[in-house]
Amino acid sequence: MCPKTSKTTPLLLIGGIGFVIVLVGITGITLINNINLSNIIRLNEKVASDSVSASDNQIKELNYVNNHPRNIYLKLNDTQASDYDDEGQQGDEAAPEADGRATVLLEPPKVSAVIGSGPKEGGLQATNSNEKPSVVAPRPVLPLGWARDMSNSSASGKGVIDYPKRTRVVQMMEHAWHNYKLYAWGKNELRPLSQRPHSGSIFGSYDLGATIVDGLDTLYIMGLENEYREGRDWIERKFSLDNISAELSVFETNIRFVGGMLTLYAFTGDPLYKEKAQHVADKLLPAFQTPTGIPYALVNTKSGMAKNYGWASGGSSILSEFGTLHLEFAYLSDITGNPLYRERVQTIRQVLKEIEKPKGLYPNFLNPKTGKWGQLHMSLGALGDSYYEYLLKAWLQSGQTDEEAREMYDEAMVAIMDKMVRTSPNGLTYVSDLKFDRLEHKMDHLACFSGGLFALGAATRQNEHRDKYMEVGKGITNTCHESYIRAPTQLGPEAFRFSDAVEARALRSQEKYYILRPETFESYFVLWRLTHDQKYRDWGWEAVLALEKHCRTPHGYCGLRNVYQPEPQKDDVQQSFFLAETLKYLYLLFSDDSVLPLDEWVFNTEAHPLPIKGANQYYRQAPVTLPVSNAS
Ligand code: DMJ
Repeated sequence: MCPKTSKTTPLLLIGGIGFVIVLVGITGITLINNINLSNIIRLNEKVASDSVSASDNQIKELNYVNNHPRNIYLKLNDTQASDYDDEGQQGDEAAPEADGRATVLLEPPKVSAVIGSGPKEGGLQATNSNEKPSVVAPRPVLPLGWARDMSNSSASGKGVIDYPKRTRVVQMMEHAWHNYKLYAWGKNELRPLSQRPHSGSIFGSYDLGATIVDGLDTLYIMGLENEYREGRDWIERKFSLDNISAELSVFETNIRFVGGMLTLYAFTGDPLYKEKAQHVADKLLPAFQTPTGIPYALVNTKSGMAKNYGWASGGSSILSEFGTLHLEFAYLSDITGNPLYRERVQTIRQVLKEIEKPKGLYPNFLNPKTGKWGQLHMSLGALGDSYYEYLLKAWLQSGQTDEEAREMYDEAMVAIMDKMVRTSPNGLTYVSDLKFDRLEHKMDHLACFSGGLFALGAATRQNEHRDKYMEVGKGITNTCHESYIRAPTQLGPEAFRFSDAVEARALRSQEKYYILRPETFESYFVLWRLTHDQKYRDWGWEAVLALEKHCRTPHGYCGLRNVYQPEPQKDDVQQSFFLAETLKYLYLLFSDDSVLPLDEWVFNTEAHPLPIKGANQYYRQAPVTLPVSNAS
C-alpha cells in the first residue's frame, strides 16, 4: 500500500498543485478581466455621468430656457415637421407647435422700456414684482413699437408665424448643419459635392470651426437644442487662436467670430462666449497699431504682424472693413468693463468724421499711414457697404444716444441719394457705383442689404427725408427681387447692371454666380417687419423654393456658377454665412415680430443680433474696470 501510496502521493501532489495553479490562473484572469471590465464600466459610467452633469450644469449655467430672448421654450417635436408641401400649404390649420421647434412665450421682460413723447424722453422702469415701479435711469430709448407703427394694419399676416414655411427653413438648417458635422466638423466650411472640408478660404487653413461659431446663434434661435450644445461644446474644448500662426482678416474675424460669440453671450449669459469674444478681439488689436489708428486688413495671430492687401489702392485699408468693427468692439467694452475696445473704434470714427469727404461721400480706400483717401471709388456694395450700415446701427445700438453716428449716417445718405441712387427707364431704383465722377450703373448683390438699411433709417427718425427714404428702401428691395426673378433659377447674380438694353441683369460672366448670399433676404425681412406687406414673405418663399431646387445637394448647400442657366453648375462651397445669415433671415421672415424685435436688437453685418442699450434686458453691461488686456 505504502509503495503504492508513495507512488501516488507525488502524482496527487503534482496534480493538486497543477490544479491550484490553473484555478488561480483562471481566477486571476477572471479577476483581472473583471477588474478591467468593471473599471471600464465605471469609467463609462463616469464619462456618462460627467457628461450628464456637465450638460445639466451647462443647462443651469446657460439657463437655456429662462435666459433666452423672449423665453423661447424648447419643444423638440418632429411630428408635424414635414406637414407641408412645396407651396408652403399646410393640410390642417397651423398649430402653435407646428414647426416643432420653438414656441415663443410672451413673458414680459423684467425691465421694459417706458416711452415718453419722443426718443429723447422716457426712461427705464423696473417691473420686478418685488420692487415698486420706478424710473431707474432717464435715458433715451427707442420709441416703443416704432416697428409696429410703420405697419399697414390692413396688410395680412401681421405678426403671425407662418409655421409651415418656417419649418422648411429649420429643416434646411438641419440639413446644412448635419452635413457640415458629418464631413467637416471643426473645419471652417463644408464642400457638399466632394463631402470634405473647405479650407484655405478667408479663414486660412487652420481649423477654426467657422461654421460652428457663425451658425450657432441661428441654431439657438431656431431652438435646435442638441445641435446648439454640440457647437457650444466644441467651442469650449477646441476653439482657440493661441499657438497658431494664422493670417486673419480683421473684418471677417470680427463680424463672424467676435460677433457670433457676443450674440451668444447676450442670449445666454454664458461667460464662455464673453471670454472667447475677448480672446479673438485681443488677437486683432495689433492691427490697430498704425499712425492713424485705422487698422490694417490682415493680422498674424502669433506674431501680431499686420498688413494690407497688396491689391488695395496704394496700400490702403478698406472702408467696409475698418468701418465695420464698431458694434462689436463697443459692445465688448460694455460687457467686459474694458474701455480699450471702444477707444479703438472711436479713433476710427474720429478720423472719418474729420477727414474731408469728396462730395460728402466716403471713398472705399484710406491709407492707414497717411490718413489720405486712395482711389475715389464709392460703393454701397463691395468695399463700402457695411460702413454705412454700422453708422446707423451704432446709433441704434447705443439706444439712440450716439448722435454723432446718426449725423454721419444722415449726411452720408443725403450724398448717396444725390450722387448714387438712380431710377432705371422702367422705374427700378438702384444704387450705382461711382468712380471719380463717373457713375457705373451696376449694383452688387452685396448692396441689396441697403433696401433694409434705407427703410430702417427712415423708420427710426422723423425728418424731411423719411417718406422718400422709405420709398427708396422699398424700391431697392424690389429691384433686388427683380434681379432674382429675371434669372431662370430665381436666384440673383453677384452683380447686375442697368443700361438702355438691360435692367437688373448681370452682363459679364464673372458676375453671374450666386454664392448663397443673404442680402436680398435681409431686406425682405426688415421690410416685412416694418410694413407687414405679404409680398416680402412671398418673395422669401420663392427664394426658399429656388434654394431647395438648385442649391440643395444630398450633402449640404452649394452656390451656383451661373444663375442664368436652367440647370447651373454648383460651386461646392457651403458658406458659413448661409447658416449665420441666409437661413436666419428667412427664419425670421416667417416668424412673428416678438422674435428678436427690431427695437430691442440690432443685427451686425453677419446677422448676429446684438442687444440695444437701455431697451433690452440682455445687454449685460459690466461695471467699468481699468484696462486689463495686455494686448494693445
Ligand atoms: C457676409 O459675410 C456679411 O454679410 C458681409 O457684410 C458681406 N458679405 C457676406 C455675405 O454676403
